[in-house]
Amino acid sequence: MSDTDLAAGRVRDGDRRSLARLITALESGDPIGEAVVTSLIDSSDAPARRVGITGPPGAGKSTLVNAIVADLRSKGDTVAVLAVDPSSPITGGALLGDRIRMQDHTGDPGVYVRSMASRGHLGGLSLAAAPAIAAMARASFDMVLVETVGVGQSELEVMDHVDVVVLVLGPGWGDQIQADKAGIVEIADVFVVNKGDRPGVDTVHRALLERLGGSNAPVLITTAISGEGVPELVEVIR
Ligand SMILES: Nc1nc2c(ncn2[C@@H]2O[C@H](COP(=O)(O)OP(=O)(O)OP(=O)(O)O)[C@@H](O)[C@H]2O)c(=O)[nH]1
Ligand SMILES: [Mg+2]
Repeated sequence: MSDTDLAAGRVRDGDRRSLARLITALESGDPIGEAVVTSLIDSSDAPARRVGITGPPGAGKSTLVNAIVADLRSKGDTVAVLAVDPSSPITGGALLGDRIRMQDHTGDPGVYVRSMASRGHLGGLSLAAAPAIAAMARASFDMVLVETVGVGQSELEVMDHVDVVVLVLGPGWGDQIQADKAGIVEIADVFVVNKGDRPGVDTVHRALLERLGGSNAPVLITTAISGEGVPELVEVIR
């Protein structure tokens, strides 16, 4: 058996260190990374469910991811999280650490968290996110969550590589949804109005339902900081 197949086998069997090494190889453009992912895809059964969580800055995506992880763990499911961050890889290190709010789950072997800059080392789009998602979905987790800030093309492109896209909005988005210049409702399968403890949530909820018209897309209200509405969201994305 080749080294590539052996490495793929270790990732598939749930060895976290091998998965981390693989993602690092993908980020640095090492061709071995691509070869291992190809081997993984060829040798795996169906991938884990891949769920994208996107939305404007500050909507509560990371807090919601944290709450989704807590809900999954309470049911015994394992989960991998990829946070794709628009900050530059040069200055991004500290920022990435800041932005991801997964402290609740450090030390839990059922949770794997990785951050990645959405721009590559030459400033172009990072090519690593798609194969990294493919690898995480074949590394023995029950679910893969991918958080991106839905502001740039590179972040939205990441959403082509997941099964379900969840758009998270906060209060105050009612007018934008009605005008919908950004076409935000077209990009998602599931809609979440987060910060349910704040005023203005109902207005956004109503605007979304109106804008989505006859479509059956689920529209949920969550309070990520308390976990309210999160089990319902997990049911929908499962
Ligand atoms: N009141 C309230 N605050 C919330 C809720 N969810 C998140 N927040 C707060 O909103 C702020 C932004 O939350 P994040 O989870 O970092 O939001 P984000 O969308 O990941 O932000 P970026 O990654 O920077 O785009 C934090 O101060 C959170 O504590 C909620 O349900 N209610
Ligand atoms: Mg975040």
